[in-house]
Amino acid sequence: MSNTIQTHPPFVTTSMAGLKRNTPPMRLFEKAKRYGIWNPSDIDFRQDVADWQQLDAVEREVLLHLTSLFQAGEEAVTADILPLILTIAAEGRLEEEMYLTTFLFEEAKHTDFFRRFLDEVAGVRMDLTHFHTPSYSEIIYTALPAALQALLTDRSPAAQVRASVTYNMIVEGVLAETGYHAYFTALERNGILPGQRQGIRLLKQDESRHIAYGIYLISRLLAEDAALWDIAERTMNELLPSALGVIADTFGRYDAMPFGLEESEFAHYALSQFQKRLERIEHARGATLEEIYTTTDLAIQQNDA
Ligand code: MN3
Ligand code: FE
Repeated sequence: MSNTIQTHPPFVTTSMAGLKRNTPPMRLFEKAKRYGIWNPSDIDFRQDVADWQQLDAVEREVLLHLTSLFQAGEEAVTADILPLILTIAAEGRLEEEMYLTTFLFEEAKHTDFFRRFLDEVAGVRMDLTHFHTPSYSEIIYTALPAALQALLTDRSPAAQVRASVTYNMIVEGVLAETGYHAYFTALERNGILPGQRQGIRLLKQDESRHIAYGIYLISRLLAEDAALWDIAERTMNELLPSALGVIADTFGRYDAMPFGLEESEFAHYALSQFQKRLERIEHARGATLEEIYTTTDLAIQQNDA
């Protein structure tokens, strides 16, 4: 890429084209403007503070452990998405870039949310990185930044597929979604930490839009070039063992998991969600853009946010 500054290409919104509102990115942008604007600062943690006082040492340890994974994961996705936004913007895909502004804003809010929990409910100011095991580090410290930073020097469709599979399908689709689902279910079952539950419920809605965008992006790229499937498949095969390893590492650390948390529940959910999305991107090979729009719209409609 050269450093020469170029004049702006013709503007989308003052051309005959205008904004393509009937496309998945604009539908996601519309949803994000409605559902993605909740404020972590407004969540009432008073009952959570009282609940925390009643927990025993192992229960607190497990909650800190899970929070340390969520917290660093949210910071990672906030920090690492910028090269993808730059890539999409450089291709002149205004509608997608507009949606991605909400994506980054939401990741920043998730980072804000977990830090509020650590500060105000757990009341800890200590190093939590000892919870980040090799499987977790492999994905969050290494594979995620590597795949996204690659876009700074290589914006090819192959590099984009690799970045999006790593970010949207593995980090968000396997790790975040599974972690939040199981964590939310456990808190609900035990009737504790209502503020934390409210935040997780809202955050899960944001994540479902992020994943929907990722599946759309990968599908759009595979529709244009079916040979990119190999890159998608290779990336998933490389990273899936570490993603599932995070679940095994977390459970392996405790003799008996509190809150009725079950390892099989996490692993089963992760694999079934993964399988569903894998089938969708597999079908995108050789599909038309119209077909991709239709399946993406369907997936967006099926989510309530
Ligand atoms: Mn997030
Ligand atoms: Fe996300």
